[in-house]
Amino acid sequence: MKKIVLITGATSGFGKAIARKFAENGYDLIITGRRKVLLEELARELITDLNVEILPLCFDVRKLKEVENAINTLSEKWKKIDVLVNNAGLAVGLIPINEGVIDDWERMIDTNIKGLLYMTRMVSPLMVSRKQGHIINIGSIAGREVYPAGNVYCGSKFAVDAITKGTRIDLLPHQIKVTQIAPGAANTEFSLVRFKGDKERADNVYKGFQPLQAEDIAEAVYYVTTLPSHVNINDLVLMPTAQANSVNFLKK
Ligand code: NDP
Ligand code: 8X3
Repeated sequence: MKKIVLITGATSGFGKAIARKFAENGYDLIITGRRKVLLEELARELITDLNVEILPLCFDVRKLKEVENAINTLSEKWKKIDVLVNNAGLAVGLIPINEGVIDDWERMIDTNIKGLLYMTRMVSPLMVSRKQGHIINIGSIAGREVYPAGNVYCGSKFAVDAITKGTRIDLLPHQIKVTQIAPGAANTEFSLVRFKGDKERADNVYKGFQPLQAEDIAEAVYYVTTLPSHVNINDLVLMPTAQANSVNFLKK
């Protein structure tokens, strides 16, 4: 029987590349996100190219009722989730704390922390009942080192780090693997979202150096699922060679 991976935030960036990588390796996929058209487009693409089964589920991870409904109404086949990739997330704004926009803070906290928690709360019991599964949380270098004006986004990713460690402890008796992948700068829709559609500012983030590509993260996520059952990667920090930490870049 084919394995099943559930990927949140599969409409662009890492999530989309992760979906393709698992589909290429024979998994059936549950892909999620808010943009229905993009989800369905990806589903069609992967079904045609790779002959896999795809279940696109359009919902907002910030809304507990939507998350509950999505998971509770899965058929028995789709409830057998082998891998959950908690990827959906965003930064909104890059502003000193004293000028911060409360709505931006709430979007980040609700998506990056509470959304990840809601997904984990709903999917982990399914894994516990089967005594198998792997939860992969997408953290960030921003969850290791705070940078100027990163305040709440960094805080949300530090929370992902702590929640990942806590999840690993709590799921230890049930033999569920828990991994955090923490990337540095990668050229996706991330900066476009952070700067609220300002493309010039977004493009500027990646000028003068080679950032990570979404496919690099997909490789890492898939790799950690290929190890023998007695081996788990707890934590993987994945950086562009031209980025030493949150603030030091080698730019041409
Ligand atoms: P993208 O903006 O390209 O993708 C983000 C994805 O998250 C989209 O598919 C989006 O789908 C989904 N998403 C956002 N909010 C919600 C929501 N409320 N409900 C459901 N889905 C949501 O960015 P990335 O691929 O770069 O980001 C993926 C993850 O990686 C994030 O957690 C980010 O913090 C993290 N990260 C990114 C880095 C980077 O430099 N790019 C580096 C380190 C970590 P939709 O809009 O359709 O809902
Ligand atoms: C995204 C990477 O450094 O822009 O998490 O915050 S960073």
